[in-house]
Amino acid sequence: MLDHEDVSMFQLNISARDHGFPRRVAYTRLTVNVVDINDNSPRFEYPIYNATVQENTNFGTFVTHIQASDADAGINAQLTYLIPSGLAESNFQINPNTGDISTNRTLDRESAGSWILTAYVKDGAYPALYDSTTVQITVLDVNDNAPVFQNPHYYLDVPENMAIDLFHTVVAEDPDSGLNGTITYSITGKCLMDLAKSDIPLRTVLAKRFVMSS
Ligand SMILES: [Ca+2]
Ligand SMILES: [Ca+2]
Ligand SMILES: [Ca+2]
Ligand SMILES: [Ca+2]
Repeated sequence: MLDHEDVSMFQLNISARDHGFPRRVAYTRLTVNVVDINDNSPRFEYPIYNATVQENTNFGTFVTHIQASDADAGINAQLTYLIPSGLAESNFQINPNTGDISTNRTLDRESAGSWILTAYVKDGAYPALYDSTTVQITVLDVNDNAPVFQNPHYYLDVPENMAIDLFHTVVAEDPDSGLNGTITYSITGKCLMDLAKSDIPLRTVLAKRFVMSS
């Protein structure tokens, strides 16, 4: 069976000979083009792509590149990439010609730390053949949040002669991740204690501080 993907063209030399004397001969050449039909789907290189992108970057920031190939020829191998609108809340867009995926808006890691998209590629035939792939995108953290105390000011009444013990705990929260969200507490002001030289937990220090200054 002829297969364009195997041999796209071949030539036959044909001769015609009479039976007289002397024999006379004519030659011709037949060129056969095996016309492509769309019998191959596009194929992505990988079933899953993993990518990272930083939060807070501008619209249009490059995320990753996906690529497919198609064994056919001409329009039967002319590829168009697409991400259906509405997927991943339309946070990402794809260049239909290059397969470059970029952001469609500014991302916030604290709202969504990762996204999973299904991207498609189709060839140019009618009807087109398709393939799909999964793109997993991790949003990298930027330290865009300061720690926040539950209250801007705490008031505390403590009886005198109180034993050294926990009497109050203040808590701050930071929605960032890793070191960006790791909180170290210290006491500043006129009753400053050198916490760097101490491995005493803050809440004990608070207690001691109160006893020392009372
Ligand atoms: Ca094709
Ligand atoms: Ca073909
Ligand atoms: Ca952040
Ligand atoms: Ca932070």
